[in-house]
Amino acid sequence: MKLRAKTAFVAAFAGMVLLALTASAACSDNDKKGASSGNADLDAIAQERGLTPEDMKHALQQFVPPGSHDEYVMFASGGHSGQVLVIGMPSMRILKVIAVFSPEPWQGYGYGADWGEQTLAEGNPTIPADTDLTWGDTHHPALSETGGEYDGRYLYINDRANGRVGMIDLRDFRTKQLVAVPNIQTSHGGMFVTPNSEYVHVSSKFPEPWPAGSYADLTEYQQKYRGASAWLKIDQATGRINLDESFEVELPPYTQDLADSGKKVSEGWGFIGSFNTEMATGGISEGGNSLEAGASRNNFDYLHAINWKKAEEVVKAGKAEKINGINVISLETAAAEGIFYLIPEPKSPHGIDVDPSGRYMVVGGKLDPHVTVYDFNKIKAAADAKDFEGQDAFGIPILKFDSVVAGQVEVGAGPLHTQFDSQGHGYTSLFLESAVAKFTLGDDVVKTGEAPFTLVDKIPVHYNIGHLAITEGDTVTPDDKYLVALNKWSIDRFLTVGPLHPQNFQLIDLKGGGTEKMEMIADMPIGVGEPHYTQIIKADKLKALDIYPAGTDPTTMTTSTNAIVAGEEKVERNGNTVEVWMSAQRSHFTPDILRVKEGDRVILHVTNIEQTKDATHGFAISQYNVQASLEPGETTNFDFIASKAGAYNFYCTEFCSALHLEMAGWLLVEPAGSAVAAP
Ligand code: K7E
Ligand code: CUA
Repeated sequence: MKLRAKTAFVAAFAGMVLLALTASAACSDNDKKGASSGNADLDAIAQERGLTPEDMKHALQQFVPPGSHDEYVMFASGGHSGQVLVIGMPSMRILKVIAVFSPEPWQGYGYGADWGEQTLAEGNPTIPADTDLTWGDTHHPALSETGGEYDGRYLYINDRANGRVGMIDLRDFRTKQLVAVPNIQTSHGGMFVTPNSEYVHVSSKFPEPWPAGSYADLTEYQQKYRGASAWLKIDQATGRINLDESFEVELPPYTQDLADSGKKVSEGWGFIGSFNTEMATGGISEGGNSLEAGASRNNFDYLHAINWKKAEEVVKAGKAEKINGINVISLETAAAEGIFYLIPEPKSPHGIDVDPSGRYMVVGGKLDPHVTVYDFNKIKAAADAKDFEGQDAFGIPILKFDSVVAGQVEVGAGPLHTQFDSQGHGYTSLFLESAVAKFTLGDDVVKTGEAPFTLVDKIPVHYNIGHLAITEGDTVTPDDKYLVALNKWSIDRFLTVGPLHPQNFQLIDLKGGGTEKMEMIADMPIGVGEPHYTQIIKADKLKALDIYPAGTDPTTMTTSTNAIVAGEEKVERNGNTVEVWMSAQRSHFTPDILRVKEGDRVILHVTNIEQTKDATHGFAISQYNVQASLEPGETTNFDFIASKAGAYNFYCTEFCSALHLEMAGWLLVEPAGSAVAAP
């Protein structure tokens, strides 16, 4: 009965929707006939599927017609999958999964081709040096910026599990560099890129015995353990990180948490939250307190403010010391040079986010229902006037809480992270309450006339929200269009697929960031890793290639010295090494028979000689860990030992043509000592 009432309402609403859709177009009589039958169709669909007018409206808000493109692209971390998810918005369709810290066969990342093998190997830690890491916990993505705006060139992401950073080139959406950041065992703070991509920042999560690689018992925690704030220099032409020109600031053994970049008035500064300024080390198993109890005793932890422009000068002046291959500014020097200040933040906070004006910093209370808003102008004035309440055990000056706070807002239970619109609002995720709270910042940035530091709206999310992201959210000019809630739990939102549930991204319409209420539009299950944070860029800022120029080596993005054109294929033997220059095109490899001897080293250069969009081939050898995608114009190099005698089929792994199944050949590995000559 309820359904029937609903359906009548739906019918009326469907008519309205259709009217709205057709009103803007100057339609002919034929169109009008179409419209009236379409109206009936819509009613029928809504009735059959039990959709409410609200559902239909949301469907229209999210819908991107087949063949049309999304307005935004979201780069989301894939958590412990070690990958990055590329998602179109508002459709919330996954466009790509980028391999970063884990081998991934489709893209040929870590399966015999030099691009992935070398990139992964480069990311192996130097201390201890004997681990081939095959996983990572992609955490906080950071897009490159120019003038405080995302510029669509590069994407950086840190590995929470290991102190590593990956660089993705947005010309081809492939990972080009992994850096094992010295003196950082586990990372968290950042990633953020400075407003003109001078540096990408990451800081340590848990401190480790210094210098990294040494051992110290937990009883020496305060004396021997340290963290680091790393400012990694970006080469503008390639996006790569240059460790020689990078530096670190030594940090006290607090647990450094999230970090964000200063911008505009605060440009040149970086801010890192912390907890466990108690320097508790756990020990529940040794008759002591748990870490969670030990780390929650003090009423305040410390927000760290670091002046990186000044730090850069100090390094240039030779006042840093090389530790494990990177310039490090000691705590002593940082304090003496006025590079590093501590700011009290109510205990065990989470999240530190700088608003688009660069003036306000918002810290989430986590266990406390407030967000604390700091004013950078006050921080700067207090630091300049040396208005300190004292210093910590490491000599770092502590600013007075009351001198630097602009306001506090009671937003609800479990405030974590904050994003901003361009109207002077902050949007904070409430983990415990499963909601997003919207509040106003200081009256110099509030453009809606609402009172400053006031809670103005709240919307429930499903469930246990961690981060949240606004379209162009970390720039100096956010687009007030959509907000995505990154929910850790989905509980009952999707079909049950076993006890490991998907996580849930929810799309929220910000209604232009004005005084209108936020509106929940859609759910998106994420069945990969634990997506952690995301940045959302206007799609037209991305200038990705759709094919490679002929013979491109994706590692260098220049013409490969091993690229060939049709007719230049050849095989050369040099002692026990067989080198092959092979072409791939629909629907054959040339050469298609490779004769080698057991134990030979095989170096294979395969050029996809096609210049047609999407004419991708794959190259895989059965029973060998050899597989890679060969995009149009790409030259890929494989290097492996033909260790097992036998006749092995190699084949194209992409369904490239009607004769794709015929796109195959033989790797004949003659038994060692056999008399047959090869090649
Ligand atoms: Cu980005 Cu969870 Cu690592 Cu907050 S931290 S949720
Ligand atoms: Cu080439 Cu299938």
